[in-house]
Amino acid sequence: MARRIRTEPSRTLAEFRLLPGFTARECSVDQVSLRTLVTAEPESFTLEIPLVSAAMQSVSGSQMAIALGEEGGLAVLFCSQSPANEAAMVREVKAATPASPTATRSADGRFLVAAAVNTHDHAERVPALVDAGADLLFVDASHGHSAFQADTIAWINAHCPTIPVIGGNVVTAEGFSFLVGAGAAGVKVGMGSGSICITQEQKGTGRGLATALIEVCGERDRHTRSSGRYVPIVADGGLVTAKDVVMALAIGADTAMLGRFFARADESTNPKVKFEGRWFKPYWGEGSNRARAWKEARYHQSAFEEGIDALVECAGPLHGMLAESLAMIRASMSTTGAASIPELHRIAELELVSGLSIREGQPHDVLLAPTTPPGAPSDGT
Ligand code: RVP
Repeated sequence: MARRIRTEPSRTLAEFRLLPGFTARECSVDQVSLRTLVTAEPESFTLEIPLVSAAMQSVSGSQMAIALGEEGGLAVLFCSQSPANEAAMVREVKAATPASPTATRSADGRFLVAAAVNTHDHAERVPALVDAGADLLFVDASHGHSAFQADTIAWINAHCPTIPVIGGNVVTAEGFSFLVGAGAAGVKVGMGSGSICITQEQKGTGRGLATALIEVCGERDRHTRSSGRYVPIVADGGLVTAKDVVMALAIGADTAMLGRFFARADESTNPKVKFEGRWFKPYWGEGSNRARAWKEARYHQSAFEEGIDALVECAGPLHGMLAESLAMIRASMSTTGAASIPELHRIAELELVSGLSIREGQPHDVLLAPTTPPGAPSDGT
């Protein structure tokens, strides 16, 4: 029979709520710091905001990298394109001058550039990206607990020892230890939870992101205690709103990678399209037929689809989108009593909620006012 059958269900982030803690003056909303680590020592790259855009054709090109870098986050340039094209994107980002004091910079003051690589053509791609100025690499694979991934990380560490590499994706403690043992400077967590992902339906493999993070972050903390080295974790796939990001951070992630969220921004790679009178952007999975030329490199198979081709409603310029989401993240952290992400890791208390409890947290037992537009000002009378 199976080596192990876990009968506790796998959980999603949406099934948890954060308990409030004591809000000291030092953790009022405007005092909360969102600074976070993206790689382990010795490089210890930091971001001012814990948001990373997904390495996907329909999300992260040079425009997204510049816009999100300016906001203090990080875009991961996609590798489902030729090494020459990806290297050209790296150059474009390096040539743009960061304006904001809190932009994500490398030691030379230019934008810190992150680029994805696959486990097939790294010997050609990595030198092209590093020559172009890439500071940080992400191995882009749906299943990172593999011999191919270990070979790729080892190759990068041997040939480009100053360039940290983030491995992934894994969803188990064993997967985390494997990647750290292979030389990863950070670990990306999530399988089958992305908004355009059908891996769970097609192959039956995957795990709810909350359960994956609980197990992996627990293993990371054990690793920190035994080795003294803290390995940052990226939560990836299925984060829909700011509260999902906060929940992932509270469990122990250091950053959140989002695809659907950033695909809706003006700065994602594709032009807007009009559909039934509304504006959308195309958003498709790296395992969909639309990305088929590169699917084999990420999924190690080309016989069937693991992603879909979709539309997401436009949300306007990135800056405006982020202002609201970051305000929500800060407010949530303030309510838990955490003034920083490391503090959130130490003090957060999460609780699994019932379906009825989730319903209670939404408007209920009232009729929505038919004439007053939502948010209309009231004079109190
Ligand atoms: P989401 O933010 O829910 O849109 O998820 C984005 C993530 O989904 C990516 O960072 C990647 O890990 C995963 N992905 C990308 N393509 C596919 C697919 O075709 N199945 N999945």
